[in-house]
Amino acid sequence: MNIKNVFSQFKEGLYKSRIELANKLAFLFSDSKDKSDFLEKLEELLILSDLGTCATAEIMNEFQQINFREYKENNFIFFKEKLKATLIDILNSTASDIKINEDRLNIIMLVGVNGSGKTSVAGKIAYRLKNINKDIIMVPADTFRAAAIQQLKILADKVGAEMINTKEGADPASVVYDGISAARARKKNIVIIDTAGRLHTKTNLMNELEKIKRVIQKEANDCSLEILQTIDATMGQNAIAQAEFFNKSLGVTGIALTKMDGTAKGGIVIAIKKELDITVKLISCGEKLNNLYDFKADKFVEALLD
Ligand SMILES: Nc1nc2c(ncn2[C@@H]2O[C@H](COP(=O)(O)OP(=O)(O)O)[C@@H](O)[C@H]2O)c(=O)[nH]1
Ligand SMILES: [Mg+2]
Repeated sequence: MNIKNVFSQFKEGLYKSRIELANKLAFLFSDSKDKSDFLEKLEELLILSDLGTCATAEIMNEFQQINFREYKENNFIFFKEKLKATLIDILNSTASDIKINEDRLNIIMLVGVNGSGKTSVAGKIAYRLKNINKDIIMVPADTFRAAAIQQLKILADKVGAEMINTKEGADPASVVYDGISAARARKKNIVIIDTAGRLHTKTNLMNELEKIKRVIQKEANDCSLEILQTIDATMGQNAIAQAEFFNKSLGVTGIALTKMDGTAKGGIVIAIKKELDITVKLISCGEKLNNLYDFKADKFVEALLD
C-alpha cells in the first residue's frame, strides 16, 4: 500500500474522534458570542475530548492571547491552523518508531491490562515485520489461559511466523527463555513476547513480568529491548494511572495506543504525552493486521482535525 492510502486508512480509523472534534470546533467557532464565550466552550470541548487538564490549560493559554475579532474576520481555517500548530507543538516528539537493529537480538515485549490489545498488537507487529522479510519468533508468555496461547498461535500462523510451543500453566519466564534460545539457535533476531494482563493491582502479575525482564537481562543482555505497553484508548483518563503503574515496575519504553477507532476521545494521546514521560510509538485503530500505524505528531493532528 502506498503512503497516501496508508494515511487515508489511518484517517478512517480516527473517524469518530475527528467527527466529534472537528465538527464541534467549527460549530463553537461560529456560535460564540464573544471571546470569553468562545474560550469557555473551547475549554469544555478539549476536556470532553480527553486531552486532560495540563494540555487543555496550555492550549487555553495560547488562545487567551488571540484577538477574537480578528479571528472572526478571518475564518475557521485560521483558527484551526493555530490549534493544529499548538497540538503539534505539544505532541512533538523525536522519531519514535520501533527500531530493529540488524546486528543484535531485538526483543519486543507487550505488556498491559487484560483486553488492552497486547496479543493483537503482537500479531500486527509480526505482520508488519514479516512484510519486510524479517524472521520472527513469537513467544506466548500469557500461559494463564490455553485460549491466550491459541490466540497468538492463530496470529503467528496467519503471518507465517514461528511460535514457541507451550502449555497452559507453564512458567512464563521459562517460555521466554526458550524463545531467546530458539532465536539464537535459528539465527533469528526478532523475538516478540506476548504477556498476561490480569489486573495490574495484583502484585503477582508484576512479579511475573519483572521475572521475565530479569530472564531477558540475564540471557540477552546485549539485546535491544522494547517494552511496549498497550493502552486501550477507550479507557480515557484511567489509562494514565495504568501506564504509571506498569512504568514504575518495568520501565516501559513506549506505548501502543489501541482501539482508537472505537473512541471519539482521541485527545487521550495528547493527555498521555503531557502527563506521562513515555512516548506513544504506535496507534492501533482497527482489528485488521494492517491497522497499526507509527505515531507521527503532524499526521495524527491532521487526521484528527482535517
Ligand atoms: N476495534 C478495535 N479492536 C481492537 C483493537 N485492538 C484490539 N482490539 C480488540 O480488543 C480485544 C482484546 O484484544 P487482545 O489483543 O486480545 O487484548 P489482550 O488481552 O491485551 O491480549 C480483541 O477482541 C481485539 O480484537 C483496535 O485497534 N481496534
Ligand atoms: Mg492477550
